[in-house]
Amino acid sequence: MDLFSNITPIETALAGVNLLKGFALKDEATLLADLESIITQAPFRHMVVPSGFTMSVAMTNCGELGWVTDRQGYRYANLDPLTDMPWPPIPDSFLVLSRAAALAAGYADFKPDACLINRYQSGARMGLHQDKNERDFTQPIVSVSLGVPATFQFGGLKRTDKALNVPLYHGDVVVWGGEARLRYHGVLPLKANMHPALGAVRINLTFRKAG
Ligand code: MD6
Ligand code: FE
Repeated sequence: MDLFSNITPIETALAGVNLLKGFALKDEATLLADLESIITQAPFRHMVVPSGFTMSVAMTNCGELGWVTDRQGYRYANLDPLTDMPWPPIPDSFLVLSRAAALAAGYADFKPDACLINRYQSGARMGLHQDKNERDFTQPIVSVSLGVPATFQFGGLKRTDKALNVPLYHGDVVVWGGEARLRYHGVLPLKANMHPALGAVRINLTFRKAG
């Protein structure tokens, strides 16, 4: 079996970025049921960035560590600041999917301890940023898109480098690593749209080895 057969040519355009079209589709029902259970324990909330602005994307986490921001800065935290409870554990369905995606992209032993869950409503966006709050940049990031399609921007290693726009659809999984790990990236404002299973929103799951 060719493990790489569903990795599209974007791999050649951006070294270290592997786009696995539709990789999460077969798990849709379980992923959504498990997501439901997470957000009853750790609800979506709009966090504040250090400059004082409130993010348009609503977030929560599961896993040992959760990514948070407030006036003090960006960091990983063991407890949900909203409830002072540990984040819900990463469900098996999430773990198995993220590890299979990492493996398909050539990372044989991905062990995520953090899963950031982003919810985009119409108009929500994420400005160009680098992911650099993690300890070990040799570990990839696995990103799962669900619901309404969005335009993802892959930039360079400087904020001003020209970004490549890539549409991400329900079920697409992106594995980032190696040379791509510190690329700037973002998400353009979500267009008003409807997905049969999720309604008007896009959900993104980002798995990382943070600690
Ligand atoms: C999102 N994702 O797709 C935001 N970061 O909603 C990210 O910021 C991201 O998808 C690093 C690697 C993959 C990602
Ligand atoms: Fe990011």
